[in-house]
Amino acid sequence: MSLEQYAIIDSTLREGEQFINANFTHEQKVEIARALDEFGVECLELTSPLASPGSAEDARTIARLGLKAKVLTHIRCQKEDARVALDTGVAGLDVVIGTSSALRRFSHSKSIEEIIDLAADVLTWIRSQAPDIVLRFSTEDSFRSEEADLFRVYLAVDRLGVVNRLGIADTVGIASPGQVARIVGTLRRMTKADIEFHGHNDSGCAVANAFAALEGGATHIDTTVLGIGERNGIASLGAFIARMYTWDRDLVRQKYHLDGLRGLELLIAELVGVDIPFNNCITGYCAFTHKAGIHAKAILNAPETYEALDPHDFGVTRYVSIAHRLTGWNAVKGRADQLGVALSTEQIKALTLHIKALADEKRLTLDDVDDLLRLWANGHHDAATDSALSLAEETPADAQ
Ligand code: HCA
Ligand code: CU
Repeated sequence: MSLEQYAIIDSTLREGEQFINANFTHEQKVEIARALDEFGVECLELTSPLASPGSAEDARTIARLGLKAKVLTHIRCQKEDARVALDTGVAGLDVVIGTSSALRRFSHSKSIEEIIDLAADVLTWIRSQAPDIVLRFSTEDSFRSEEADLFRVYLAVDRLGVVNRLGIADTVGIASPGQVARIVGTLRRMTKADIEFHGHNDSGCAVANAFAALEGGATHIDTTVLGIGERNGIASLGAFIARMYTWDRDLVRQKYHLDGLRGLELLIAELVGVDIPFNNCITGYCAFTHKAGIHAKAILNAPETYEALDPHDFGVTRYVSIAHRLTGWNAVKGRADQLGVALSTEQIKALTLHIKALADEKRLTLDDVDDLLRLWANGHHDAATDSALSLAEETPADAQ
């Protein structure tokens, strides 16, 4: 396992540009590149300079920003593409060619032998032109390619001794974690170069597959901010960070400026006109909210009981929700303490039952609960609440 040595290749400026709403200006690309570098991703991948004159200019500028992250660009397996890409001054080239029968038939019409010959020709030429460049060779749609074809291509390329990294791509998001770990594991045993995994999220496995790739021996993982990309995108940077944090918290804290994640996501969300999803890892609005009374009680005593990630590391805050029927008296007491409202434990328990009964009737807000706490502290509760008070003796207020 190479889990301790993994590196992130953030492709927000390449795969992310393939997201339907993405249309970054030159200045926005520079801002994104700087923000990603500041966060600490190890590499940035940029759109091919052949895509448009502006894309070439973007690559030239970002390559010259003096970032800590290695700046890479993404090209087809063609000498002409490589020539243009090398002229931009980037530190690395990510070369890709399709190997699945669908891509061979409908995209470039080449046989596996022709792919191997072309790759050898292009890759050795690039190495001769740029001895120090980081050179990656990837197959597209790797997981729908015949395994025998795939390994023939990778073996042949690895034996050239000119590439630093082999890439494997789940282009249509159909791979499963077990399959990824197995295929990457085989590749790890057969070849010497580093291994990069790029996985789409069509069936919801992008992050799980990225982690499985690391377990199989991969060294580099492709991400984009919020997972933006072609269709519904690839592994999200934040979700991948969450996954790695649960694996090795200290390593992730050392490698990245975690409190910059939210800003990075807000920047991209705004530029592409989307909201941060409610259930986003780490930054989703309910990622650190706690509701059930039993959870709230434990959270107030020791947050790690129900939190795998520490929100403080990411500059976000936890929220314990108390205005609902699942509430518990410990949480209500916590709120009373926050407000500096003096009520006995018995009163808190009775009020908790009252809140539960009210919540069965109507939707409550935190303001409603705060008002009740103050009313009860001032002795202003009414007959209905008194009857709840008498029930308090018999009914456990922390039942949910
Ligand atoms: C695409 C290409 C790619 C390339 C991945 C890579 C894919 O279809 O746009 O070069 O690692 O998903 O296969 O993004
Ligand atoms: Cu892709």
